[in-house]
Amino acid sequence: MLHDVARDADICHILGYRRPVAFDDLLAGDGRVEPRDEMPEGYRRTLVRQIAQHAHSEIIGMQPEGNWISRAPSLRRKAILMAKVQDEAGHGLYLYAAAETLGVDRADLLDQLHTGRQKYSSIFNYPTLTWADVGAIGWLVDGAAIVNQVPLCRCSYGPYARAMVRICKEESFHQRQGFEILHTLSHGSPAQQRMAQDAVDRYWWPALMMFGPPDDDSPNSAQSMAWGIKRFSNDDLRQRFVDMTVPQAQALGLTLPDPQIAWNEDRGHYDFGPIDFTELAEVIKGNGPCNQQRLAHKVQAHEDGAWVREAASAYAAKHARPTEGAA
Ligand code: BYC
Repeated sequence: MLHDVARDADICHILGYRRPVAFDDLLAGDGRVEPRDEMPEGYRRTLVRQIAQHAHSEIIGMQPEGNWISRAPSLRRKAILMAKVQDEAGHGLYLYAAAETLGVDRADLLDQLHTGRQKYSSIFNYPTLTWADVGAIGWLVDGAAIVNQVPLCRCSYGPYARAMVRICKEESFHQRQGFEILHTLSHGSPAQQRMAQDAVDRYWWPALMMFGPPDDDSPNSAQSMAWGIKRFSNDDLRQRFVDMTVPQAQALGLTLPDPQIAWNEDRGHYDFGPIDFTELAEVIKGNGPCNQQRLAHKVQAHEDGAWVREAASAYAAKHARPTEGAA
């Protein structure tokens, strides 16, 4: 019965109309909450926090890779990297638009990022020192992003879930381009192999930290899972990522920098060594290797782009359709 209610609700949404359904009934029937539905204030706030943090991550995430556009080793690599970085801008756009359906203003979200009141993913506070880092970001960071984000396509909030469908398709292309860069390097000269291994050594642990603190130390997880925002816990997703990545590392001929990685027959999963979560806490607090540089660059880019926003607003005002009743 509840499933019928949810399915009806989805069909009516596609047709542009939906009968109001109580929040709890929607969740119980695995339906989607839409912007005009009533929702608890805590649910709305949690979504704004997570979607804004996600959007900021996409935009700040353009910097480490953008660093290598002018130094990509071939025209083909440059064209692919430019397309990827441009995709991240698009992801940010979809996500800010999804956040705005919750009644917040994009300019305000940006202000909160620029003044350190909203976060972005820890992973983008690490430097990209060599070309192989672009491969490691694609393979490991986008790989982790896919594992984290595919379940978000079933998030209970409709606009976020729908934005994630397209984002995940693009992330999957990104992950493969990273794998292909590392595959080329790991089958290249000894110097290229060393470069690929060094990148994986530096990005492995930060990639595991992207999934957030361990479940026992994750203040938001229980409520977010009860609301159907998160579908799996941080530790479950982290394990899924390790299980997926270990065979890929073997295919690449690269070693993951954790001697404790071993298949555990009883659990049906790979075991792995302890993660230094004090490092994650420090990076989140602003003490990672590149936090200040990333934020300063973002603020500068925003200030430099002020004239574009002004021009776009002036254009929109000039071409605005007269509203009904206006002279
Ligand atoms: N970095 O209770 P918890 C990408 C914060 S974009 C920074 O477990 P939650 C890509 C957390 O916000 C990648 N902060 O939180 C882009 C919370 O603080 P507040 C971004 C983190 O929300 C370009 C506190 O720690 N992906 O892949 O239930 C190029 C306690 O944590 C981190 C998303 O944003 C972190 N790693 O779970 C390439 C996905 N981890 O806000 C690639 C959507 C935790 O209470 N977000 N914190 O002060 C999520 O799935 C969840 O928000 C998280 C955290 C799993 C990240």
